[in-house]
Amino acid sequence: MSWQPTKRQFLRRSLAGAGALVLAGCDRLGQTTWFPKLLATGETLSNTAHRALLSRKAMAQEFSEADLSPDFRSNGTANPNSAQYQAMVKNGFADWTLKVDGLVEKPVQLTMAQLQAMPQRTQITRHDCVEGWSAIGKWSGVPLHEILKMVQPKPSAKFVVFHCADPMEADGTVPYYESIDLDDAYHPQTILAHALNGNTLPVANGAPLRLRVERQLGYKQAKYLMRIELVERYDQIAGGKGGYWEDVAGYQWYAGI
Ligand SMILES: Nc1nc2c(c(=O)[nH]1)N[C@H]1C(S)=C(S)[C@@H](COP(=O)(O)O)O[C@H]1N2
Ligand SMILES: [Mo]
Repeated sequence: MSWQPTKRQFLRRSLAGAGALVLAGCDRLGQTTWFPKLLATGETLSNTAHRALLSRKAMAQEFSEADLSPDFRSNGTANPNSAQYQAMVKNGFADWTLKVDGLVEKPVQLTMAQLQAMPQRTQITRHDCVEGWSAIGKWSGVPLHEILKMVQPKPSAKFVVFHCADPMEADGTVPYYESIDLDDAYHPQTILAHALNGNTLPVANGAPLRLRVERQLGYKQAKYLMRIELVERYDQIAGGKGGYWEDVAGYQWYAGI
């Protein structure tokens, strides 16, 4: 039987090939306002090999309208099975708010109108799911760094945890969750998206708000956001591995591509 690379092996190899390009872009990237912030933390240097400094500062490739997939499929939860979420769907998410709390100076609770009044970013990117499919979509929303600027993380804050509305067990327990570190949280392409391909985000893709963290794989792109929590460590949350699939299936916490 001939050996076929898995999706992840394939992606790793593509990345290795792109290494030279990333290096060549080093000077230009150094001029951006967010890159010096990464260097200043010093923490990036202690990361493991596949989280190497070079891969953390690069931008994910952006595409054109002509590249958009005709249909951006749904994966995982397509319609959260909880009375609370179904009630929100029924009234068009009019009462939905996003809570941002934890290790911050100024916790907030934001309505969709407030989020839409903040600076916005639109990006056309490719989503890669470990299950072996990809799709290109246009996402619009609020850069996460704008929200961090608003809530002012305390010096002890190290990770951003995304709490979702969808229960992953039939009995209504174990909601989906994910987490990223502050380097990814401040990345300019890390946004909280409320629109897909110019339309209000559909329920199947995470309405009313979902994370896009473009340098990582599909399972990090938390849908159905209810609460964002700044923490120092995530080993006391749920199964302790920093995310639903990390807890139940041993997926890597850092899913860089
Ligand atoms: N809340 C929540 N977020 C989630 C999931 C999920 O089941 N629930 N599935 C993840 C996986 S594995 C993928 S590939 C993407 C799918 O996003 P899509 O439904 O927009 O294609 O969402 C991710 N985020
Ligand atoms: Mo996925």
